[in-house]
Amino acid sequence: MKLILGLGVTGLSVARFFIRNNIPFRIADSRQEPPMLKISNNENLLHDFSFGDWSESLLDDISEVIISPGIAESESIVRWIRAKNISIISDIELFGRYVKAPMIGITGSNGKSTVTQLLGEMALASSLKAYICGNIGNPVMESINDDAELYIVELSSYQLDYTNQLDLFAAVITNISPDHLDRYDNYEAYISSKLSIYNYCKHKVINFSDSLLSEINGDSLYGVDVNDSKCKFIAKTDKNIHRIYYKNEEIISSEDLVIVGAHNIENILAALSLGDMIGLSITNMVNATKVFKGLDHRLEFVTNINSVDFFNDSKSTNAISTITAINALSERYESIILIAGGIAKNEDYSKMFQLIGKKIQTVFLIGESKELFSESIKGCSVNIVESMEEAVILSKKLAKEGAVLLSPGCASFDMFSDFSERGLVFKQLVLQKE
Ligand code: UMA
Ligand code: ADP
Repeated sequence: MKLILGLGVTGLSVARFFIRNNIPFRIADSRQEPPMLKISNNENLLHDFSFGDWSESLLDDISEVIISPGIAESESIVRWIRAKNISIISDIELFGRYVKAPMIGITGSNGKSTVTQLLGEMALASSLKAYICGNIGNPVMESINDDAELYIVELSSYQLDYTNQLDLFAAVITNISPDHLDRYDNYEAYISSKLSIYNYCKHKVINFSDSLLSEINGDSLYGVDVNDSKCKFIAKTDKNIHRIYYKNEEIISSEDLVIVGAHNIENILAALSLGDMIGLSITNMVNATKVFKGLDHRLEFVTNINSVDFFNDSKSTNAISTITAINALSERYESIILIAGGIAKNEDYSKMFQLIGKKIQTVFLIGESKELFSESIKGCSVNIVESMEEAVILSKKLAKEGAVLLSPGCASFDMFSDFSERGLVFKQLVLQKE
């Protein structure tokens, strides 16, 4: 019998699949009331289950465990599984056993979802039946379709950690910077987790601009401001205008794009390289890129009020993504008000603090990290506030031009259920009439 560990969206998708295919399973979650309990009951999915503290007896008669990515290796249940030598796999590995169409894998510390979505839109523009799935929020086991010609799968390091076998047609690591250090013993362990994606693919697509990746022997290389003839797609920057070249011919300029920032140029290069690898035409890919609006909560333009542009970058949950957002907006705006803070991750925020001091006029700090951040940011007006509402009201009052940016650099769980709730609350408050 199979054991599904975790009843979030991953566990639910696996349970539904097993029911549809008459595969017997037990399901367990260490919470008494896991997030998908109600929906699982409504669908009559729960026959053999256990909710609450893990117990070793869960493993009786179990031949294989399908584990949710949020359950860490350090959990007692995982140690018991390892001790008993029971096979433990991710939903991604299970998915790989059942799908026939080729799979593209996308991982990295930042930009995964943007590249996944953009490649999906490029494939659609080329009339390819492509499904985007994985960590982006559509569990892979819900995405299996008979008519699929391609699966574009966003993979987190957590999912890679529980994957032992996978057959990707091509894969990319968008970049590597410190993240999830609460889950890994050290940065090196996190880096190896990301790198493991290249063990599972036929064609390696390499971001030549990332010093941690540039030495890898790849099948297709891309880079920003690099002088390397090995790169098929490159971007060059001149006076804040980014130009993308394919075999020395300019195909896109940042002036033609809806999305902003040098980081998105890198994301476009990744998507172009993957698309090229699967045979999409440059014309179709360029057309899809020019109209690509980006994803909600990733440097998302909300509105303009009295000459001030408001941006929602709630997905920024680490220092590097806030640095990226500030740099991107600084290309366009002289004056920026920042709203930041939440649950700080176990990482070095010093570069983010320095950049805030240099490029931000006023910062409003929310959440658990507000005191810590306020002690460390120098060179601009630093204000601690008690709620998102207060931060938005004060920003609206203060801003006369330029931009107001929500880019927390932190997880959201101290004040919100997740980053999307945080972003939605911000947008509602921005759009609210006084
Ligand atoms: N659980 C336990 N014990 C634990 C930890 C978790 O029982 O010690 C249970 C929880 O009660 C929960 C269940 O496990 O009911 C599943 O939790 P999960 O955290 O694995 O979440 P899912 O709902 O299955 O969502 C997961 C991804 N979540 C994480 O990796 C934390 C989602 O990525 C992903 O979209 C989804 O699968 C579909 O593939 C989210 C994420 O934050 C967006 N990812 C991280 C990131 O992007 O940085 C990695
Ligand atoms: P992921 O899926 O890896 O979390 P997203 O595309 O959802 O990545 O973007 C998450 C955050 O990282 C956003 O705040 C976004 O502005 C920032 N970001 C996106 N792409 C990059 C990149 N290539 N380099 C650095 N930061 C990025």
